[in-house]
Amino acid sequence: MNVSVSPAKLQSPSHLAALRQIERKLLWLSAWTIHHANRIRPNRDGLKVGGHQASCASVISIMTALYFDRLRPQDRVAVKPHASPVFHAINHLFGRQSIDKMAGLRALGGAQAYPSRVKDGPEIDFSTGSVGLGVAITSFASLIQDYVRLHALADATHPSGRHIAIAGDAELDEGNIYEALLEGWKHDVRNVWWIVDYNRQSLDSVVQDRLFGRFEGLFGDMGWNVVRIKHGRTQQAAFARPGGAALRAWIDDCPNSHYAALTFQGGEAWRTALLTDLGRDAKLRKIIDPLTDDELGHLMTNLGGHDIETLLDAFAAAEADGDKPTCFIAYTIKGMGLPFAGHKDNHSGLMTAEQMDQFRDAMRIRPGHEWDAFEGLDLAPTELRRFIDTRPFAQPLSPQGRALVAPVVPVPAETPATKRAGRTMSTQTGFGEILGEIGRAEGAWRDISARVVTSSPDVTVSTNLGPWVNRRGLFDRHIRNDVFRDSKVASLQRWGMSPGGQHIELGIAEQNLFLLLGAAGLAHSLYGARLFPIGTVYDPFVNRGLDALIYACYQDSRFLLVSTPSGITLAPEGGQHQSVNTPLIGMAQDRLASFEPAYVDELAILLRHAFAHMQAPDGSAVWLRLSTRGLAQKPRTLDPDAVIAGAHWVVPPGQGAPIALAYQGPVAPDVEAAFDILREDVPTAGLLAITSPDRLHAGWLAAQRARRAGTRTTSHIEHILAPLSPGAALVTVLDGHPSALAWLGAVAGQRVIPLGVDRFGQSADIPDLYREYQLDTDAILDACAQALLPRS
Ligand SMILES: Cc1ncc(C[n+]2csc(CCOP(=O)(O)OP(=O)(O)O)c2C)c(N)n1
Ligand SMILES: [Mg+2]
Repeated sequence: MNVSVSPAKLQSPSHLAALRQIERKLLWLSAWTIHHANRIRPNRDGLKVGGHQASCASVISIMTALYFDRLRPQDRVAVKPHASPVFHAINHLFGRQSIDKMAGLRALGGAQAYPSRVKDGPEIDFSTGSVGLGVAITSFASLIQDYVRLHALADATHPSGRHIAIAGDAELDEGNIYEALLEGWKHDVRNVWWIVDYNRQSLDSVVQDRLFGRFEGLFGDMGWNVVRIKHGRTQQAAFARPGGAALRAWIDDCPNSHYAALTFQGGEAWRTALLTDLGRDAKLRKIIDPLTDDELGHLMTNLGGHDIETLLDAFAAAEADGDKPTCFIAYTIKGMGLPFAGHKDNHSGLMTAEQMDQFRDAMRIRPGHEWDAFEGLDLAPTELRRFIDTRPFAQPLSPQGRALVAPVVPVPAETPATKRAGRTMSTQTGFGEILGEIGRAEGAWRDISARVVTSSPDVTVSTNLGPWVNRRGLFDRHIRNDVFRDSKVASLQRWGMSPGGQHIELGIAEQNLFLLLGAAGLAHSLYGARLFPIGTVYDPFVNRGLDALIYACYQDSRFLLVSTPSGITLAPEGGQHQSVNTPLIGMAQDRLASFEPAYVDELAILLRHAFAHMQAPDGSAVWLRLSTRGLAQKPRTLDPDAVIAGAHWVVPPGQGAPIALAYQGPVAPDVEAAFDILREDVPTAGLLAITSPDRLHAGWLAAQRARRAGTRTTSHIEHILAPLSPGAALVTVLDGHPSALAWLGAVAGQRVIPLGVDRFGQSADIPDLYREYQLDTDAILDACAQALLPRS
């Protein structure tokens, strides 16, 4: 669909005039905020502060039309990362952003470089920064909005919003966009707008022309409306005149890079180029000859994305078209209105002090009044204030503002019991059974289970979500029957889909899993509905979705990630599916508490903890790394606090013991066997079960920081290691990179012999693999012998 000339029915002249004043103010404030941070604020380290005046300039009209006309409070927006200063300026006009924060752009406590939910506060609906992800999450969030409404988990009086991404055109190069498009199509996603700031420039260069011809087809194939907003009113009026068709054809045929260069060069260059190609067209000459260079420059740069009226018409037409997902390709010029408009190097370009002075004069801003919201405008401040305050988006979404809240759901004291004592069982099986029990929705867990939403990228059955899904069904906005079941074909899986289902099945695209978890884990804040999103994935493929996982954590999203199988212990299933680095990711990732239980009793404690931790103000997302190796489950009583803190003694060491064995995860039986032999020689030796190097390490760092600040405190791992002798040896064993536990030696200055996996790719059974990688009982005993040798 092309938006062509149509009268601006909706807007009165005074309305448009006010919007144009706001455009002008946003252009100034965004450029000034960046200029101030780079050239006025003292610079102590000599490093570039940065900021993107050109990227801001190209999106001014789009954001003005949205925020000051079309957006309603319930709409949720992902703003392209480099438009952050425009966004802060908008909030400043709405009275929701302070000058101090803007003046502190990119400084400690100031406005962030890119919009950040955690650091910039509740005005931010979605953080952005890693290009592509902010765009795609809007599609998953819209799905979650439908989910919470169809499950009656949100306040029904609260209207549904539209999910809007204001995207840079280079974001469309990111593959995750297309993964999300495909998944969105499968789930019949709606209420999503992606507005592409089509300035045909990225960071390095001018974008290839041929590529962009593809977008309409791609989006159209996925069931989206595509709206091209190419020409502004001035251009459309010129095209309607005799000779205008030739002008339009010339513009349409002009290669992106040539257009950009002419924009930079200005009116005279436009004239030369047009006359060279079309000089003999008398009708065209009648259009361009009477124009001054400036007027000609204005005509040629009057693209749709810079024309408020054209934009508003396009948005209104799409609204009238219903809730179908819509991609707007809004033609713009990077740096529009600034001296480097169109220059291919303008991405990080900053205006010079002289250019800024000229710009300030042109904006009629007196020195010292740069931050004033109404300085240098043609409308009286009271009139503009009234206009801004009466915008739909100025109205509060809730008494708390844009961040909604959902009450904490109490977590029952006991995890549902599974019959485990005496059984040989893997943590993966245990997880499936416990979740299946929670899915019975009886008794104390009913409130929790109603809010659990599971998801998996095509590994639902192989990660043991089957029992849960059989009980709770698959989610779909429409009822879709289970064809196999209806045809009476025997299957363990009952896969009927309905709006009441609680499992969202995804295709194999791990980034989509993390984007979905990221969106669902914000449901309390975005939709006022508490969800417990649980996603399962093969542990090695956490890496495939890693940036989206980090992105979800960056937004403080609350979800439970279950990754299984993990390590080399999946054995014959193979080399490529082995994961080595994931324990380290679990340690290094902020806002993600990671655990690896060996036995199902530990898992039960950790699962219960996860439901509480996901809701706690100082909590986070939770990650459980599980295994398919069956271990003989023991009857025993555990201290839940120790399991949650990351380690517990299975056999406490004698006071001053010279050695302890520590294991993490499914290597437990081999370590236990070695321990039994070791104890014959060293009766005081201890056996330590580590459930979380991440929590142990975090607790240790926190204690050190607290002590430096004068607080007396001891971390869990310090307590744990205290009985060992100062020169004791720790032999640590995990199915993962050994460095995840090697740091334990630094806690009390003890010696560590770290066993683990630092090479991978070999399929075999567990005995062969553990021998090959030196995780078996013999290798552990060899390490003990080495540890007990006197130090030379
Ligand atoms: C995943 C990722 N890769 C690279 C970058 C670095 N980067 C920041 S902006 C940008 C290009 C932006 O171009 P576009 O989306 O067209 O935005 P514009 O500034 O033109 O509006 C790149 C490559 C990033 N932020 N995220
Ligand atoms: Mg661009």
